[in-house]
Amino acid sequence: MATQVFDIPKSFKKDMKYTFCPGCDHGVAIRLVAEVLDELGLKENAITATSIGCSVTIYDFLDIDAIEAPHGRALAEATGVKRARPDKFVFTYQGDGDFASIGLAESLHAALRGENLSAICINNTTYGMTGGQLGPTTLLGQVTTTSPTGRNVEYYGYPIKIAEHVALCDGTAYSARVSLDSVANIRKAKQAIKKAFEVQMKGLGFGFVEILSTCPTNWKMTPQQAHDRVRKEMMPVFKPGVYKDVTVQE
Ligand SMILES: Cc1ncc(C[n+]2csc(CCOP(=O)(O)OP(=O)(O)O)c2C)c(N)n1
Ligand code: SF4
Repeated sequence: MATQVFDIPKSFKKDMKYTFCPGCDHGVAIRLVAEVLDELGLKENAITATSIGCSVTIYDFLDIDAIEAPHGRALAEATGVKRARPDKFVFTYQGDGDFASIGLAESLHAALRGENLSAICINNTTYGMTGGQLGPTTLLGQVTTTSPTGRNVEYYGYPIKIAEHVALCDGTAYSARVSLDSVANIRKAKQAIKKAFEVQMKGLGFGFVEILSTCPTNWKMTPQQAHDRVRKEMMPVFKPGVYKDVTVQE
C-alpha cells in the first residue's frame, strides 16, 4: 500500500510537537497560516503578535519571530511593532474571547485606524484554555460552565458576529469568515488567510479572517461530533463569506 507523504511547511519549527486536544481546529488553522507564509515568502520577515488563550501556543509551532501581550491586547502590541517596523509582516492570531471580549476595543480600533496588519480570530464559541466558560460568541442555548442552563438573551445578550463588525470599520480592507468543517472549506479558509496577508503586503489596511473552529474538550464531543456542530449549529448563525474586500470594490 502506498504511503501518503505530506510536505511539512518550511515555516514550521523542526522540533514542533502537537499540543492541542484531539480534534481541535487550532492545529489546522496554524498549518494553513504556515502554508500561506511559505507561499508568500514571508517566513523570514514575519512577526506574530499573540495574547492569551490556546491560540498563544502558535509560537511553539511557527519558526518565526513572536511577541506576547496580556489578554486581549495583541492588536495593540501589533500596532506598535508594525509602526516601529513597517518593513515587517505582522499578524495576530487570537481566540474569540481574546479578540471580541476583553480585547474588543483594541481589535475594533485597530480596524478603525486602518492599521496595516492582518488578524486571525479563532471562533470556537467558548473560552477554551480556561475550561469552557461563556464567551462573546457563545450561541443562544449553548450550555457552558458559566451558563449551565444555556445562553439566554435576557441574561447574557446576543453572540457577536465578529466578521460583520470588523467589515463595518472604515479602515478595514478585507474581512471574511471561514470554516474548517470540510476539505472544501479548509481550502477556502486558506484563500481567505492569503487574501488577508496580501492586503497588508499591498499596504491597503486591516485584513481580518474569522475562523469557525472546534473545541471538542469543552464541548464534551468527539472530533466528528464537534465538526458536525460547526456545520449544523455555528454556520447557520455565523455565515461564512467575504464581508468586505476593497480589492474588488475599487
Ligand atoms: C487579564 C486576564 N484576564 C483573564 C485571563 C484568563 N484567561 C486566560 S485564557 C482565557 C480565555 C481565552 O479564550 P479565547 O480567547 O476564546 O481563546 P481559546 O482558549 O478558546 O483559544 C482567559 C479568560 C488572563 N490570562 N488575563
Ligand atoms: S481546550 Fe479547546 S481550543 Fe484549547 S486546545 Fe483543547 S480543544 Fe483546542
